[in-house]
This record gives sequence, structure tokens and C-alpha cells, in this order.
Amino acid sequence: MGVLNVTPDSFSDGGRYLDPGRALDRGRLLAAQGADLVDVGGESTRPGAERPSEEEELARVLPVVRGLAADGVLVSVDTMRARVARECVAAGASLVNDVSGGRADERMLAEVARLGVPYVLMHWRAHSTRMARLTDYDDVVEDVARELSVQLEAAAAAGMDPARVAVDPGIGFSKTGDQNWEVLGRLGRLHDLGHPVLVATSRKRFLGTLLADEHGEQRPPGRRDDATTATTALAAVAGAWCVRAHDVAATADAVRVASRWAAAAGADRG
Ligand code: PMM
Repeated sequence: MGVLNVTPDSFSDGGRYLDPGRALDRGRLLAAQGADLVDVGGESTRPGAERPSEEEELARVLPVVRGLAADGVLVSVDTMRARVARECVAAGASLVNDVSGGRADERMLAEVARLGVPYVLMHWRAHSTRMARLTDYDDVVEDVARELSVQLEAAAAAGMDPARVAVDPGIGFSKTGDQNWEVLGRLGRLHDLGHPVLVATSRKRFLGTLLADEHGEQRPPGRRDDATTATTALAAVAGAWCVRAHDVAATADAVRVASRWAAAAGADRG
């Protein structure tokens, strides 16, 4: 899944693709580089970000979704709003990627059920202005799995076909750096939920912290792609169904290496 943020303020690519023409070129490039899905988002979820209005979000994403879908690119829409999901699916989006897992908009789960498209349900506790404070867990992996289960039940109760729902632990959302690593290290627990797992580490802050220089300065987002690719390969070997990344060319290669590696490991076990 290639990232295409049509926002002025996303943490690593904010402002670069606000112009629909540039966004379309970027989306076509991501697809050509091997993205199976191009994930179009009009709301930044970086810590502290203010929300755009619904109209503003729609104005950002709709022309891009429509243009890419018309070109035959498989598009997902990254939104927490039921109306944005509905209008983007009408414009050709094939999947709804909701970082709030149905919690930000009470109409979302029923809307996606009605639309009948696949849905990515992410672990989420609060909007960006508050999420950094909500990092209390007894056991982060067990708690994330339990909170995802609650939303999975809500999705089924709203009429969604469970076979069309993927889960995502929400790396960087209401999680400290150490908690992110713990989740990644125990991804298997999320497979127990019985749904495909999406992992999105791309350029996130915990990588900047890991790669900090000798003065403790974070590695900036634009120089976190190699580390992202390493996490992608590891997540793929650990059984992730999908990885979401900005640098699609490297990610696509990493995924091919990982699946060949995993196939060889499987053959070795007989
Ligand atoms: N992270 C961001 C945006 N959308 N979607 C999913 N499913 N999972 C994520 O972790 C996720 C997401 C963070 O912002 P970015 O678009 O700038 O990477």
C-alpha cells in the first residue's frame, strides 16, 4: 500500500501533493513502482494535528481518487468519516482505511457495511490532539488485541462481513516508541484475531528515535526509508498481509524478498 497524503501538514510528505495534478502523478508512480493499493488521505494524523472540515477533506481527496480509479489504479481512502468513505467509493475507491477503527464517526461501520467494500480497522484511542497522552496499557499487545476485538464485534454488529475486515495495530497511535517495538515483536498475537494484518511503520517517529545521532537528534523523516524497508521485510516474514509505505519501490522489493524467504523456510520445514 503506497502512501499518498493530499494534506498540507502530514509529517513526512505534507504539502507536496496538495495540487491534484501532482497527486495524480505521484499516485500513478506508486502504482507503477508496485503498489497494489494507493492510499489517498486528506487528513493528517501526525501528533497534535488539527482536523480539516469534512468539505475540505472531500475537496482534497475526491479528484485524486476519481482520477486514479479512472486510470485503473486500485485506490484505498484513508478517512475517519463515513461521508468521505461513501463519496470516495462512489468515485471509485475499492477499500476504506479507517485509522479510528470505526470510533471517530459513529456512522462509519454501518456505512462501510452498506458499501460492501473491504475495511482496514486500526487500533485507535483518540484524535491526534490527545493521542500521545493515552499510552497506558497493562500489556500493550494484549490490550491492543482486546480493543481491536471490541471494534471487530461492533463492525459485525453493524452488518460488516468479517471476511472483508483487516486489522492494524496502529503503530505510533497512542503508543510510545517502546510500545511500538513490542507490538512489532509480537505481531503473531494479532494474527490470532483471525483477520489479515496491516502494518504501517513508514518514516514514523520511533524509527527516528532508534536512528538518532550521537547528540540524541532524531533522524528526520526523509532519511528513515531504509529502516522502514527493514521493518517491512520483517513484518512480511512475520505474516503481515499488507505493509503501508511512502517508498514503494524499495518496499515492493523487500516484500518479494520476504515472501521468497518465507517460502524457502516453509519448504525447509517440509
Ligand atoms: N498511519 C498514518 C496514516 N494512515 N493507516 C493505517 N491503516 N495505519 C497507519 O498506521 C497509518 C494510516 C500516519 O500518517 P502518514 O500517512 O503520514 O504515514
